Amino acid sequence: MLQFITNHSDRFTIAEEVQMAIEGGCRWVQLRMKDASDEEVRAVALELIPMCQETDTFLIIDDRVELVNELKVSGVHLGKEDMDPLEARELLGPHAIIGITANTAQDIIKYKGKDVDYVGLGPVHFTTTKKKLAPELGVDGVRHVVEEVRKAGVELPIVAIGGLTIDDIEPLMASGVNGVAMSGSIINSADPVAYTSEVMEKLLNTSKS
Ligand code: TZP
Ligand code: MG
Repeated sequence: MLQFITNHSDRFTIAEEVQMAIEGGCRWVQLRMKDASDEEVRAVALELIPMCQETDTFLIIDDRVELVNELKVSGVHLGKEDMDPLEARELLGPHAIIGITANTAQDIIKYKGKDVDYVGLGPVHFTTTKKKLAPELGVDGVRHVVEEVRKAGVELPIVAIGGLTIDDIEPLMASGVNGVAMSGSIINSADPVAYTSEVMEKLLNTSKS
């Protein structure tokens, strides 16, 4: 499972980024435009919606629950300072994908039995894509968090995030995570379509199912 996260690029528009990720086989996109207005995010989302519908690609939006509700996209990703995910569930209904950010095992365990769909756990490595970064976990840190939350009986899917490249996939999947989220390594690669398909291939070869 790969979640592609959009980011500003001097080479591509966001629609081009998403087009390339989809062409490379990714079927889960997070539209993340941290410093943009709702109007700007709405305009880009309206470009992405048909692309995602035509390819059965899940489209989630970072932070903006109202926009998710208005545009009826697949769901929302919520950080610790965003709307409470259970409040978002009330607003968006049972079918929306609701993801949350976690930096520690405790961040995940507190959602045991709660109606959220996945956890983005990180940052694994340093990254310039996100400001106000929590301490880096490293692959070992991720393994420890996964062990602790599984021991606590939490079965939520965990997606590792933060500075990831194709070389992180094998060790991370071996650490027990269910997927990875990537932004910069795809967008800044020489050929984002080819890079995405290599990532998808690697995920397929390392998945346990
Ligand atoms: N949350 C933690 S790290 C990060 C987010 C949104 C950025 C991921 O982007 P990159 O470029 O793959 O490090
Ligand atoms: Mg947020």
